[in-house]
Amino acid sequence: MAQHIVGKILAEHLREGDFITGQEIGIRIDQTLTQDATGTMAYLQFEAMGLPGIRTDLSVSYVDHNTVQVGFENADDHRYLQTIAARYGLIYSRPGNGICHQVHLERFGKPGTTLLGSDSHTPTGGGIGQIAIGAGGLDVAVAMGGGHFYLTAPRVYLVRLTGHLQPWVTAKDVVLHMLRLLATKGNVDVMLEYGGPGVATLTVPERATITNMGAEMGVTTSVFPSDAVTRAFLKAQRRERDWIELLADTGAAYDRVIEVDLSALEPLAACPHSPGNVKTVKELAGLKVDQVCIGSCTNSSLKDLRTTAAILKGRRVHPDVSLGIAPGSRQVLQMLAREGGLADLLDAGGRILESACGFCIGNHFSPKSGGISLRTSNRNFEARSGTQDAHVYLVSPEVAAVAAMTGLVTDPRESGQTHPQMVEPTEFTIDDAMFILPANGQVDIFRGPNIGEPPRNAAMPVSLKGVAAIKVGDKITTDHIMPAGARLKFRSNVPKYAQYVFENVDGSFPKRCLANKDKGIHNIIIAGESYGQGSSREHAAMCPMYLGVKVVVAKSFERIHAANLVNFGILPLLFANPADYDRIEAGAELESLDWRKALSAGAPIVLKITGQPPVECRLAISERQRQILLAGGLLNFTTIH
Ligand code: MIC
Ligand code: SF4
Repeated sequence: MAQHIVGKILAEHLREGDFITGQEIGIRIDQTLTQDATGTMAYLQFEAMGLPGIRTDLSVSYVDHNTVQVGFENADDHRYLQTIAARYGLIYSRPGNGICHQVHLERFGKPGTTLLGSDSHTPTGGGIGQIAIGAGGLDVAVAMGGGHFYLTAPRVYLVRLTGHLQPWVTAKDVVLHMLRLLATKGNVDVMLEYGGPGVATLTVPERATITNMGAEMGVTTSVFPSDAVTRAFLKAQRRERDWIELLADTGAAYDRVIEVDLSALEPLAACPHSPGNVKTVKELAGLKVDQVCIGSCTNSSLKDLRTTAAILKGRRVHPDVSLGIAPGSRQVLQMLAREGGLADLLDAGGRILESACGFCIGNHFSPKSGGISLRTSNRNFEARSGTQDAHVYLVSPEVAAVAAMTGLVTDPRESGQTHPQMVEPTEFTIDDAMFILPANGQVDIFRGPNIGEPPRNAAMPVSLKGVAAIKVGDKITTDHIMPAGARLKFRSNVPKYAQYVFENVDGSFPKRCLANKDKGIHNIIIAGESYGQGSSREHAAMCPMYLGVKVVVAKSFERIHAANLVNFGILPLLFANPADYDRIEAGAELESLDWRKALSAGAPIVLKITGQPPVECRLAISERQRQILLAGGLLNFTTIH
């Protein structure tokens, strides 16, 4: 039977279940990656499972998120991660080596393999022909130990690319166009496979920009073929041995085909406060800009930085604009420095930031109050930049660089400049000195005072007697639930980090929950559609668990967050009738006396609510997940089994 690329890779890695759309399958994971902000908890949980070492082909622990190091916490975490890597057989990528997704693409991504990462932008690896999936740290810890990764057998959409990009139109515009078509919700359990003659016109870093932002559509992953372009990229990274050809068979059947004519696209921008709020740059032309940030795992490749340098060469940054540039990796920075592009950026007045997540996660470089910030990153959720009332627009490096000079959003086609055309290098600078390979022999694990025990849940209670501790609307992101930025340094300290749950939505939530918990009252979150969009941070489940949240009742959930809720023993309950959402007010008392029994039997769960007809709910989970919930979470389940 003719197979698509997704089918080929998944068939080779299938270990449990059958590939029947909508059913749960278990796959083998070849490679894992973690970053420091999710990594410390992932490894604490790995340790708690008592596994002797890793059983993947390759596992890499990157440090790229928490590199600000105000106080001791970050540096302590880095050392913990380094000693864990040495002890258990992982490669450790030191701070300064770059952003996990960019570095992994350069040095480790391998066509035809599976990659699981504790970061939602792990699908960047799809640019090199991997099935690369983002997940919570606990799922990654299990996969590192040789356990399978469970996912729903996806619907597969073919995105057929034809034509070629016109001057000043970029890979970012391709993916922003995709966001216009598919939006940021309603794509759970879909994988996107890119194909068609337009694929050959895109370089690997361009493909990676496109697969990276598939995360914003909520698809499980996106994948490109592995072809001559992929081979040339791997050869230039001195890794041609990692190349295999991977193409879809002629006649492979897809659940949907989306046609995109690259020649017809134009420069686009995602407007505040959602990556799905896409307009043409032309429509926004003339908007005054305060800040421009170039970098992040979406657009920080050598090509992106070379293009930025070429646009800014011999010109000056507008006096009202602050321009920050974060090259995606040490390799990019080294090459840019040697070629002279770095000097061009400095001459123009650019501020060179560390090769790390930095501005993207609101860790530093926050815009001024009410500021307009143009960024090449992938998320523009409210307050994510670190400034509550800032307005963030997501654009290509080209649009960003031109705006940095003019001080206004400008359609680059009208800038009077020629679009610099960059050719991929035939040889990248290879210097792996910032990777530390696993040590032989006994290694002592370093644990600073900020590193706590991973919290455990109790088994599922017999009955639920709770209160709607908060009611939120549609498209609540994990940035709303568990802010990062200045709070990021508490990732290894759950009791402390839990004080900030819903900080920017309702600051009194944690105290209220803890008071209920002390009185034996369960906490309940009521939510609208697409609850838990965005990042993979399992703290958005782990910290509510710590606060005594037992269930989230929502109209719909995003994939990674729903899995994280189950992993921490919180029920992701769906309204059987979404209109019931309107009937439950914050503070309402809800109960189910046969809670545990109904869950064990797979019976519908009915919540009683005082003075009203009951609320019927359903659970879209597998049998395996049912057992995890009954055990009170995956850590309990794994150590029991
Ligand atoms: C993000 O972009 O939101 C992050 C920070 O990279 C997260 C991971 C985290 O919260 O640590 C993600 O995308 O998964
Ligand atoms: Fe880092 Fe931003 Fe990419 Fe997340 S989206 S991994 S914070 S660069």
